[in-house]
Amino acid sequence: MPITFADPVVVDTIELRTIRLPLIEPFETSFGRLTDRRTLIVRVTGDGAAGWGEAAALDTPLYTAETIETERHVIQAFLGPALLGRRLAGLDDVAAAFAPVRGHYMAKAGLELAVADLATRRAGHPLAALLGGTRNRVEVGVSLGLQPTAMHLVDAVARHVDLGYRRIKLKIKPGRDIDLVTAVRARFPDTLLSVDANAAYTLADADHLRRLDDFGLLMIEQPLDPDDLIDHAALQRTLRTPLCLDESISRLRHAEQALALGSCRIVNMKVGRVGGYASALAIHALCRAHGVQVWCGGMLETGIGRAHNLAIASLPGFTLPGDISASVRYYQRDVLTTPICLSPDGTIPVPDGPGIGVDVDLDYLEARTESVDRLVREGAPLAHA
Ligand code: NPG
Repeated sequence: MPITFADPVVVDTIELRTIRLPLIEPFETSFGRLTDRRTLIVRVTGDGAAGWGEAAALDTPLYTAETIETERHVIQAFLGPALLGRRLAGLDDVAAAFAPVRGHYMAKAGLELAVADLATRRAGHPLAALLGGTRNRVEVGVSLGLQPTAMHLVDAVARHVDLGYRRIKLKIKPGRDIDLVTAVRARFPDTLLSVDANAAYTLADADHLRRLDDFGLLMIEQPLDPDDLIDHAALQRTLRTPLCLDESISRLRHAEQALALGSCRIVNMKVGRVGGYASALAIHALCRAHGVQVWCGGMLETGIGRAHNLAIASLPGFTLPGDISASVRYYQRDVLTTPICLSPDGTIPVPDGPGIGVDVDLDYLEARTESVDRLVREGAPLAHA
């Protein structure tokens, strides 16, 4: 169903802010180790209102092909000019403005999220309601990076189970998989547990991956290359444990093909990875129609991206706990005036204020800013820059 704004909006200005937040502890996956999170915060203004988005790419093209620099380039050279001054009656108009540009999903999403926030703040209602959200709090899990030893990992799991997280996701890679899962399962026989390989294996590892069937895992996330839908289908046929796809699904077509091939039984949804809400809603509808479970992934977003994740995760097809942890999981201080907090029952409330329902701490944002780029619509009133 197309999502229409209460009133059409026209974007006059786009601000792209590259910020850097130090992580409380390094986050290591099969593709690398992060000690700081640099990210691109997007702010749009128009019709007397402002909206915030986050373009989620990393510094490096190691998760998907995009980087912060490609996002900045594509927004400045192509997406920004296509958006500025255009009458936007709903999410599909944003998608239509971006359609000629191939790929660059996170760049598109960064802008689309900001427009959606602007339109709903202006209308005075929550973004989650516009998207069709049906719950006011969402169940959440936590993703734990690779640790120096299995004992460190077991300790980290214990800490996060105690905090109330309802699902624990372990990062794995070849050589650091069965031993980690064995150690964690021995101590936590009943905890909802999943593993995420970030595409570190090939189909030649199928026999090895089959050993994971012994641990009652909720899912194995993205074991193979993002382009290998056929190999994922072959692997899924030999496993009892459901496969979940993340990096492989950047748009509806990928999801349709993955479901047709049997490449996965669960889909990780990241609004950034799929190019924004319009695409996310289409994939969500497809999965619901096929009885495929969806959950909200995360990319160590700041509170701005996290608030957007809470909005999408409030939709009915999101039936498994998301990777939407509290701000303090990663950041000593978030860019919000009030950080995102975990309730002891392992849920996070969906903000119910206008738009994404959170307020940005402008002074702290400024303090963490490395660079700012501005795009202005020709003939735009200077009033609300
Ligand atoms: O809690 O936000 C979070 C992180 C969850 O593990 C997580 N994200 O592969 O899904 C992933 C991973 C990731 C992190 C991906 C950063 C890309 C960038």
